[in-house]
Amino acid sequence: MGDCIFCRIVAQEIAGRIAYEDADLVAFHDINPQAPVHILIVPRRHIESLNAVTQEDAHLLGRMLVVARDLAREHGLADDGYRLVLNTNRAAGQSVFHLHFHLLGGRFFHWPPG
Ligand code: DGP
Repeated sequence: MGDCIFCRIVAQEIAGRIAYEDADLVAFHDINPQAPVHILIVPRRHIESLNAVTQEDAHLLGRMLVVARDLAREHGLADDGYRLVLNTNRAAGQSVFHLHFHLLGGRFFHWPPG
């Protein structure tokens, strides 16, 4: 976790465009946005991926979803729709190994995803 880029954003060691923060969670705009709105919701605590969560993290995971829903509303995405993505490990495209949801909105998305 020492050189985790998201831990450094959470600790404000490097800049992030913060969209939301509380005692447990931080949300910030993606550096390489894939949609007009692209926000990452992360726990402050370093958790490598969904594979590493425990039963004790269930409340935290639920709160991540509620924060994503609130940010979607705040950014005017609720009515048209938005997508939440959680990539887990390499085949899914996870590139930063600190658990995060992508909140994407402001355009139409294809299904199935590429
Ligand atoms: P994933 O591939 O699911 O692990 O997503 C990682 C995302 O993190 C990717 O969309 C780009 C974003 N990202 C990587 N480094 C930084 C950074 O330093 N700042 C911000 N804001 N986003 C970053």
